[in-house]
Amino acid sequence: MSKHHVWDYLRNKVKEKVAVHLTLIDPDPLGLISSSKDAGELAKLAVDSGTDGIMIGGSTAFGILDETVKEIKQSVDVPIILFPGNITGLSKFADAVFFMSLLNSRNPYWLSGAQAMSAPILKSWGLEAISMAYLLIEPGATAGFVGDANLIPREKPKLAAAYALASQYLGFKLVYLEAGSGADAAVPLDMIKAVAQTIDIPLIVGGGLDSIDAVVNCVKAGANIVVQGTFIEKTVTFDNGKALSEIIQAIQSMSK
Ligand code: 1GP
Repeated sequence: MSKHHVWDYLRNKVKEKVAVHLTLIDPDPLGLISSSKDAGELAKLAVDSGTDGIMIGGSTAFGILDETVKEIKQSVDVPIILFPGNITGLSKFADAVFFMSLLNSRNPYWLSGAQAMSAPILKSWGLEAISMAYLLIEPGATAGFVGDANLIPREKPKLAAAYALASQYLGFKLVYLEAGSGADAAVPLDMIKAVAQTIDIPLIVGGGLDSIDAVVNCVKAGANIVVQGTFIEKTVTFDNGKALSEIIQAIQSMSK
């Protein structure tokens, strides 16, 4: 993908489609994706199943990032967007980075400190930065712990909507409601609905989306972009992408 076009790509996909599907690959040296070759194969299967883009990142990803990005780039022809858990989550070989601020963190490092430390290097690389407000919802999983988040309670949809609207007014291009990777409970549907009804910028939802119903209901509630990581890591190499294809087809057969 040519430089500085990933935001246009995403924005157009959000307009055209019922919902955009992104695959998160977490190159965690201790996790399921422990080699860059595994990551390349996984990305290819996900793209063949219809995913619209690959996100790379995680709370503990570091060390094998450049290699992983290069391997994925050779394997697929969709945008590769970094989803950094820290300044270690950057690579000049990606197409863009979700330049995130964890708005409900108690620690200023995650609000603006890490961003300040990484902005100059992004500029020197010419990497497209797509600003995104990142909101952690209970249970929050590893990201909640690492990001020192004041987690938004599950039964407080209005709080999430208030944070999301503040994100829009602060000028962020996207809002991400995150329950945490591998969370045993995804973002509540009434919370997604409250946020979608409140903001005009695209809404991303992820964390714990582990079934066709979970994804479809999340889109019905108003998510513009859905992210799946753990489900894809656990299924695509075993079923050749069958379950993921079914999910993506189910989204696309919904009416907009
Ligand atoms: C995590 O929202 C993403 O940052 C994806 O979560 O791994 O639970 O799909 P899962």
